[in-house]
Amino acid sequence: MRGLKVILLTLVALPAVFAVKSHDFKTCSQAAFCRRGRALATRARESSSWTSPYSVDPASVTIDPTKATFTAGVRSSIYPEIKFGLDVRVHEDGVVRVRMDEVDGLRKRYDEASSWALIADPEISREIQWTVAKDAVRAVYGHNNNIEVVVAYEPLKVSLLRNGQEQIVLNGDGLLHMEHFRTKEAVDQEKSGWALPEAPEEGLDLEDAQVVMQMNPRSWFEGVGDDGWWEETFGTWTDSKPKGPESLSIDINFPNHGHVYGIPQHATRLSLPTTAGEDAYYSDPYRLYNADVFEYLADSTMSLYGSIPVMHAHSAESTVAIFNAVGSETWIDVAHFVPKSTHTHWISESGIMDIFLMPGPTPADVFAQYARLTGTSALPAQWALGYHQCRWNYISSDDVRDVQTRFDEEDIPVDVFWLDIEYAEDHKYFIWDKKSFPDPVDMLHDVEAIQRKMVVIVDPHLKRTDNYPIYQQAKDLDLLIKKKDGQEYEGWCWPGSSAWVDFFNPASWDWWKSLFKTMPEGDKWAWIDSTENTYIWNDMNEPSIFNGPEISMPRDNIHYGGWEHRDVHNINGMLFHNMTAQAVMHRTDPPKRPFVLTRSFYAGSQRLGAMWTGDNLGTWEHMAVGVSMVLSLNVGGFSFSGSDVGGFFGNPEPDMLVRWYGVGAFSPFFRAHAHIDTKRREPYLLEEPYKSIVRDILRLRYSLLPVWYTAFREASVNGLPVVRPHYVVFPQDEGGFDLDDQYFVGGSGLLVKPITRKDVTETTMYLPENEVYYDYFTGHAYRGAATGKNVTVPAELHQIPLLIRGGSIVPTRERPRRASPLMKHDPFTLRVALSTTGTARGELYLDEGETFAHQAGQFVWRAFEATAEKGGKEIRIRSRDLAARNLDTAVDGVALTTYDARNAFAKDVARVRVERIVVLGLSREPRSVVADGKEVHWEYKAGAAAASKGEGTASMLLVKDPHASITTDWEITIHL
Ligand code: MIG
Repeated sequence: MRGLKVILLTLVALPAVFAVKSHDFKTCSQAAFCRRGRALATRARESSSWTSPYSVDPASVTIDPTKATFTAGVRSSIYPEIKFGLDVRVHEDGVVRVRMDEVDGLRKRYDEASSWALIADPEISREIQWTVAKDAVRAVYGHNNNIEVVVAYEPLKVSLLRNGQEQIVLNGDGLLHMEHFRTKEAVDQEKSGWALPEAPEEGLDLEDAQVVMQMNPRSWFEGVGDDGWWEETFGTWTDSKPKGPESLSIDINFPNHGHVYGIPQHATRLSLPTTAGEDAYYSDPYRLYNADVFEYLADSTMSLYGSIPVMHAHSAESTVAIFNAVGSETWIDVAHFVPKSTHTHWISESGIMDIFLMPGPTPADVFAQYARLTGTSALPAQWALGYHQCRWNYISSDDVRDVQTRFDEEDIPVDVFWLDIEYAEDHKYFIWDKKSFPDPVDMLHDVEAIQRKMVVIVDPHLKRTDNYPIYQQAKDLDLLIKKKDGQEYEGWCWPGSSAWVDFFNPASWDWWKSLFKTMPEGDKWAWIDSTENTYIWNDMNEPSIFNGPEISMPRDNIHYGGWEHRDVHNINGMLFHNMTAQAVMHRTDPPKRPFVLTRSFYAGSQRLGAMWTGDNLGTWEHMAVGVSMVLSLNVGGFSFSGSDVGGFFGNPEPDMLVRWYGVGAFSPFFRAHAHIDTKRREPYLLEEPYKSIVRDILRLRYSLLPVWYTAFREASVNGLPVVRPHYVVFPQDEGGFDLDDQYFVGGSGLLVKPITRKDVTETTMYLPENEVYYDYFTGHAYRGAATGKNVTVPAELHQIPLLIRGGSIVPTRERPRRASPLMKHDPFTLRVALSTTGTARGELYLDEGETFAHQAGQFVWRAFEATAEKGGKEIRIRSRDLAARNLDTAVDGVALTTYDARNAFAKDVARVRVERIVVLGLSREPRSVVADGKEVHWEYKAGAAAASKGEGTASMLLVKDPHASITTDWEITIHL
């Protein structure tokens, strides 16, 4: 216990003393392979005659006659004796996969990154014909045959074109470099012929360098000396490099796209600022190396906890994307050497080349193409979209009960209470500290009594002690990660001396899953101090190791199959998350939807659960960057994301906390969290008016849960993000390409701009089209313009700038409840926001929320439509079934063959009705409103005269109880 206190005290003291400990983390110039990669780029730029030494051997080109695959041998003029193999294939949906590996090398490069990321082996197109010419192989395909992929032989260059225009070009700048395997002995022998001493750390001066270059022509390409090839030190750590140099770098250019997005996770703008070229905004490339960065900067290219090597390139003409399936540390330079064109340079420590080119041409196409590769976000349990209350730590069962009571006393909705690491005795996860939590199962049941849930943390470090069964079992089963000498790796983390399970080892999978069972099978361990409604939080899975290099694991540690940690580092956290999600899912039979929050992630993690942006600071800058980070994660396919509401570190002033709730309420994942050293800040502790404002924000979130859930359904099917940046919704509107402080919620038509600055009373919002947008709360109408227009909207502390795009119908549930499952039979309100032409459309998806019954057709999926009829004399609003019409895109990517509108769930909610319809923007007072042949009750408030042009308070028609069930077809006619 004393050890624990020392650690806590040190950590608690740190924030006051340090800002980010940048010196704990490498810059590019401190990572030898990045230094080498960037130096190559500099040499290339400085030489006008630079050409890539790699070329395709025409004699080796082989075309698979039945498939759109071709393979060829590649050589480098620098090392003619080394062989590389190239494999290019076109998938059925037009995605091009480009792979290259060393052939017959001294060793094997890691080639399994894609096998962890992809959901299946992609279907290869059988229609595509490659045409072999003297200098290139090409294939033409796609709609109107407008896509062309060209592999030029000398130098090797792969281009994807659309309508004759280059979209994506690999190795156009000649920066491809796959460092082949070699031995130190051979290199030393070669060098001994050069008569020059070893290159000093800081490099050779120019004159010496020229001498070396003359003596060794390879150095024009590889640089002078063997910089960090065999060993590398950083701080007090030495990375032995038994495999020698094996980095892979390549330039990926988008000659006709001026904006790039994605490659989360970085605390930066959505439209990625430059890192290279004149006036580069940042000096270091974007880094992808999953790391626990203490007090991270709010504006930086530094690595954070997870990595998704996916980049969108966008222009008004098209959107394309690439997925670079690499699991090792990767640095990415971004430059606009030519305006409206983007050059990027990817430098990875190890692994084969395995790059997917997604031809788009729309953002929606790109999302679908990426989803077919790595999967979509599984539809979460509905309660997981409610509000989560966390802190480090609720310290006892009674504390938990008290917090729950306080929420209820104040009528503040909440779905989930969380327990951080202090619930576990000596940080041995699964084992309750019975002094503070004497009755865990009773406590869990108390929370579950009104269908709330608990989430408790399970971290990947295992305390190395005999009395911890989890560690003992992992050791006995030989599941632990090894040091380079083959002995168990030991590092320092919360429990003190710790070990880590190697989830790359398949033998760990069933074992890990068995740990979460609540009933013991035979004499096997089971988590009997737990319930089937206890869900899990995975933290520290980068992995975070207090005494490791860059707070992580030595790169020369060994995983299953003999791979080094460096090869799999960025994938590691995803495997832990995956196994935990499977474990949670299979606690019950039939399984329930799991919920597991992860801090570390990779491409494909979106399938498994939610993530959050880690230890943000309680500053306005961090609040703001949290918004663009969540958008960037959504671009990377990971919709279910959010940042700690309130800021992890610090004690936010009440106005800041209120604004943070505004951000959280419009994030896919909505959780308040706080460091152990902060003051308690649960919403019920706030003074008035702050408490009531936060209660209203939480109620707003709950009333909009149907919108969020419907957006998650769509994401689960076609990969479209839950929160959508402007370029995704209006791909041709240049005015929106840079925007990352306002965004759309799913396809609902809600446009929100959470306020992230102090003392704001109004703000501008950008309207991207000539359409009316209504204030969600007041019905005030704003009118956009075809060329884009800024309007000023109110944004006092109690106000969240939230607009409904004209043409949308937004379904809500407005009865305040203590937790979301209690809303199951609540009636709906429909807000019909008429477009300038008097039309509107919306969607609603509903299901039972926790099981997989929806995959067997137990759900309700409706469209609501308003149309102007009889020359505008009537507005008709109807509800119709979408499920039976769209079986192939029903839900969760699971295709149905039939749909029964009277399925068990639909029956359960058959009596749920629409209690209210609000129609915004009618041109005049109705003469009558008729449903089912009968006049219904309605009230009308005229709008301002100018509102017909979309300026001023819009007219509002309130229709009460229009005899409309949520599960059946109906029609309401407004006679004007
Ligand atoms: O080293 O579990 O980001 O949310 O409260 C810190 C304690 C470990 C880091 C997580 C944070 C969590 C904290 N954890």
